[in-house]
Amino acid sequence: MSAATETATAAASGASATERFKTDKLVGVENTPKERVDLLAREVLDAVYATIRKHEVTYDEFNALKAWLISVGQDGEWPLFLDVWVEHVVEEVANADREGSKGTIEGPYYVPGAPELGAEATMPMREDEQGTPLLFQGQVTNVAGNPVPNAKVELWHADEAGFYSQFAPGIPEWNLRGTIIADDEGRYRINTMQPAPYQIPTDGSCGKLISAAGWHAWRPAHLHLKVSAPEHQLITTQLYFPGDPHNDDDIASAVKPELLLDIQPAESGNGNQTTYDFVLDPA
Ligand code: MBD
Ligand code: FE
Repeated sequence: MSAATETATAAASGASATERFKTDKLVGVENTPKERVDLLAREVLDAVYATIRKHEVTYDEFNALKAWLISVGQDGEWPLFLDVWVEHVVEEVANADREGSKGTIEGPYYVPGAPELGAEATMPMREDEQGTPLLFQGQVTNVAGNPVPNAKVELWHADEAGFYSQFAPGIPEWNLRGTIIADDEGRYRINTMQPAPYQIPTDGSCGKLISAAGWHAWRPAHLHLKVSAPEHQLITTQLYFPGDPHNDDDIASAVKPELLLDIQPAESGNGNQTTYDFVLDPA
């Protein structure tokens, strides 16, 4: 099968996400204080015991759980599972004290080191990239309202078919991934292609849980961003499109009202445009 006709599979995208995690974020449990491991493991297990007693969980259900947990690992879908169903609360706790722009979850598909682009730029994309052109512009300031010169705006998102480069076959390596360096007033103007609503892979273990529970697999269309500058706290966030049917029932629970874009027809006549400003907290 050629790369272009190869189909995306949960196991392949899971394997890529697992490798990515091991490369960028691996923190050994041996580096977590014993008191915290003891406390957290005990309380999570207590919650499991309480659930088993309350609902009189059977051996068949226990074995179905075991089989499913084994398959999550085999499919490489632990990053996907944890980012979809757990990360939103970790993010809420981590960023509770911020005054600046709202963050939300990173998800499993960030790759550091995307090509550097100027303050006015077009995202890396295929010549025949499908979708609605989107001009995304704005300014980075600090909490006092002053511009943050040369802030770094990392943007990554899915294509119109809902696939991310490096996690689905047949897409150029850095497609729809860029590192924009804002100008000396913190401003940026980026041309990209609007992403589509996104369904998490349904043919793997996470998909199995979703169908077994009668849930749906959708995330609303979204842009992922990391905005950073020296002496400021990095913000990881996502932005959403008004009217998306899944803004109210995102499977990853990552939508916040502050993260909805104001989408307008582009002044150029070609597609849409939107302005979104970021406010960074001091480090
Ligand atoms: C995504 O694109 C995503 O953003 C999250 C959080 C989980 C799965 C896929
Ligand atoms: Fe995403």
